[in-house]
Formats: sequence, C-alpha cells, structure tokens
Amino acid sequence: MNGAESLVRTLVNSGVEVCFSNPGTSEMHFVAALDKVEGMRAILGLFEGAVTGAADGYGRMAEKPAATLLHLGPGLANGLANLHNARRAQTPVVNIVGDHATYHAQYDAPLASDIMGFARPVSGWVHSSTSAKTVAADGARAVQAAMQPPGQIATLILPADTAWLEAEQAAPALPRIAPAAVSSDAVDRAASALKNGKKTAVLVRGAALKEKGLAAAGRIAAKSGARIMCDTFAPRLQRGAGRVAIERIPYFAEQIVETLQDVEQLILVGAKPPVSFFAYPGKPSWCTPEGTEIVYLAHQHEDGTAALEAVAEALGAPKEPAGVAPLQKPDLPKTGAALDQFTAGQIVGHFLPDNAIISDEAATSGIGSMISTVNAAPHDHLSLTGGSIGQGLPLATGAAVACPDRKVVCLHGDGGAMYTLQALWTQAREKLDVVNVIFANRSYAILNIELMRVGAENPGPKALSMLDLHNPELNWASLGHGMGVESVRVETVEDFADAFSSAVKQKGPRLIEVMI
Ligand SMILES: Cc1ncc(C[n+]2csc(CCOP(=O)(O)OP(=O)(O)O)c2C)c(N)n1
Repeated sequence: MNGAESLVRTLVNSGVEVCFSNPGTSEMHFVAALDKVEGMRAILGLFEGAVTGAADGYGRMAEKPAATLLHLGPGLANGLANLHNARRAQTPVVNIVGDHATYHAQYDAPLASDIMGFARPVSGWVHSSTSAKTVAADGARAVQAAMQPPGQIATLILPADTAWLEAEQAAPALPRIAPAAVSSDAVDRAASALKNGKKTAVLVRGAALKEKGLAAAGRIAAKSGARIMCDTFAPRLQRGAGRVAIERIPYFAEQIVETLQDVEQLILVGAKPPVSFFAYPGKPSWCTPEGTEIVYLAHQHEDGTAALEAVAEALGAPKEPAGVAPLQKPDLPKTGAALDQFTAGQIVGHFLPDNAIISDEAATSGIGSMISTVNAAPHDHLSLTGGSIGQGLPLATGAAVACPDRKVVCLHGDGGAMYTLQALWTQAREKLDVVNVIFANRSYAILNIELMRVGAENPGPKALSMLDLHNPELNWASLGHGMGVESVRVETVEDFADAFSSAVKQKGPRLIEVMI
C-alpha cells in the first residue's frame, strides 16, 4: 500500500465518504487510490470554487466533513473564497492539497508556491506530511480536527512522494471531540437574567438553530417573553411549518440598531454580538445599544441546544414553545401580476416540497422568498456566511450530495452565480436534485445601493457601468443548457409557477432564469 492509498483508507475509516476533486499531476496517486478503496465517492468540479463550496454545503447538511482534492497552491487558492465562507459557517472540511515531492522543492519548479501561506488564514489545522509512513496518521488527525466543535477546516498537504512511497497501514478513526457542556453557572446566570424583568433578546447560532434548539428557545420565550433571534447570515436554520419562527437580524447597520434599540440584555448562544457588515461614514459599526448587558450562555464550541434546554427547565418553562409557525402556504400571485422577487417568493413558498433545502444567495432578491417561506413546508435554509459571493450553486450541489432524498432549491442573484457556475455541470453529471432559480436583474443591484450608502457622490457612467450586467446580456438558459442542465427562461408569474412546480416534481437538476 502506498501513502495515498493509506490516506484514502484512513479517510473512509474516519467516516469521510465523499471527495470533491479537481486534481493535477501531483495528486495522481491519490486519484488512483480512489479506485482501490471502497467507500469514497469521487465528484469532479470544474473549478476549485465549485469544489470547496460543495464541500461546505455537504458539511453543513451531513454534519461531517467531505474531503476536497486540490492541486498545489494555485488549486487551493482558486478555492479560497468558498473556504472563507465555510470557515465563517464553521463547517467541517478536510482539504487534501497535493504538493511537489519533498526533494523537488529545492528546484523551485513553476508550480511551487507557499501552500501553507495560502492555507493558514482559512484553516483551523494545517499540516504537511513528511513521510509516506505518517500520512495515514496525519489523515486521521485532520478528520478529528475538522470535527472539533463547532467545526473547522483542516488542510493536509500531501507531497507527491509521501503519496507514492510505501506506507505501512491505514489508521483507525480518532475519537470525536463532543461539544462541551455549558457550566451550571452559565445556565444560572442566563436564567436569572431572564427573570429580572429587563427586555431580553436571545441570539442563537450554530447547531442550536435546528428544531430542537429552536423549541427550547421557544419555551424560554413562552415563559419569559424574551425575543429569539438569529444572525442575518446563519449557516443553517431550520424554519417553516412546525418550527419556532425566530427574528432574523436585518442587514444594514441602522436597521440592526433600530431592531435592537429596546434590548437591555442580550443572551448569546454560539453567537457574537451583531455588528455592521461594513463600516459606513457616520454610521455605527457596533449595533448593540450602549449599556446592554451581554450574557454568554454558550460559546461556539459548547452545546447550545442543551444549554437552552437547561435554561428552559431552570425557568420552569411550559413544554409548548411560543412562536411555532403554522402551515400556511402562501397563495399564488394573481394572474397578470408582475414577476418580481415577491411574487416569485410566493411561488417558491407555495410549491416548496416538505423537507427541502434552500441554498440562498438571492442577494437583493432574497427578501420575497424569506417572507413567503416562514409558514411554508418545513425546510433548512443555508445562507451566504462570509459575504464572498459565488457560494450558492456549489453549496446547493454539496447539500444535494449529502441529502439525496431531499429537494434542494438554490435561489441566486445572476451576478454571484457567474462566479462558480461550473457547479451546474457537476449537478448534471451527478444527477443531483437541485432546482436553480437565477434572479436575472442584470445588475450588481446591491452595489448600486452601497454606492449611495458609502457616500460616493455623483457616480458617472464609468462607475455605473461597473455595476451593470446588460452589455452583453447573459443568457442563463443557454449557460445552464451548455452544462447539461435542463434550463428555461421565464418572464411572467404564470410561466414561473409552471416551471417551478414542474421542476420540484421531477428528479434531477433544473435551472429557471427569472427575468425581473
Ligand atoms: C468574492 C466577491 N467579490 C465581489 C464582491 C462584491 N459584491 C457584493 S454583492 C455583488 C453583486 C451581487 O450581484 P447579484 O448576485 O446579481 O445580486 P444583486 O445585488 O443584483 O441582487 C458584488 C460584486 C463580493 N461580495 N464577493
């Protein structure tokens, strides 16, 4: 057995079942090992941003890492933006990055680069293997590191000779590190804060945004009247009918300030105090009102769900949570209504199948669907966690690999979707069950808003042309078709309702270009 095979066997032993790949010469032994070892699905992405974004979507839904296979420094660098988003989402990911053979490094061949330097800012754990005999142990440590709560990126650099030289054996899985229990002091502090009569908000992030944590938070709300909130961009939020509906913190600083103006106590569960996404001249960055008491109930590596349940018990909260969303699918828009994000959102909410997964990078077109899905069928909502656009299509791709029995709906701005549209090809090749809805406003619309907000005065034609996508017009139906995805363009609410309802009924990838 060579080092590469010992690594693939170790990854499988450690529960890694999928490798999203874009390999090159230095990864050929790893690629060859994929055929020798049972239990590792290999999925090709045609750009590394599609590979790393898919690993993020997979990890958010499977709650364990996929591996990526990336080609030296440049391959990793192409994937960095979506690794940045994955880091912000605290998704477990194991990157395997090939490198030149150890003895080749001295010659500074063309593909030599500072791989460590590329890897460090996004990785919680980085290691470069030094011997074929240690690669397996390194792989087991990488998986353990990726799974360390709350989840992080582990990057293992694999010099080509450590892959091709003789290894001894695969390594067994290392123990999983469980989320830490919160101290009883932290529970007591939060419970007494919730009893002191002050206006309180509980801000939740991480695994506690799944049904169980939300139910505990809803019980706390039922007893104490506290508001339950989540960040604007939560990695994964379970919502829709039967779930406790929680308030989402708005995007712009002044809206956050307004939302939080009455809050006297902010209890944090795996979350940080909200700040403005960007700084703007004359506007606050820190959005929690001055004097607000900040109480840490659970840190990110701790078990937020158990902490919320313990607080609910300590308060003597009723078993029934407050704020459970009833099933109330939105009506379809009236015939002849304009096709915009709100009518499109109604259609999405109306036809959304049970247990769907929404990958949301709809940008300025996202509010309509957020409103229309509060009381839609229960679903998971995945958002753009690190602000680096081009996440949505790959994320949907990875989520569909993780959850083959669930429909994935990807809602995307046309500008962001252009960054990683290669993910469509992977969806077609793997026959993944994704409905991609592209909001074709032919604009970087959010930047038109930001241009005004930052106080850049009198934008001229050059400035405005930097935010405009009209010339030439993208044709998403053709782009999707060209990558093997059945695609259609719609211009009316009737056509979108037809296209979306038929796409969710069938299996396999579809693309709908919504002209708004
Ligand atoms: C990697 C990266 N590059 C550039 C940006 C800056 N940026 C933010 S939003 C945006 C345009 C988004 O356009 P689109 O997806 O069409 O959504 P819209 O704003 O039109 O709703 C750009 C270029 C970014 N956030 N990330």
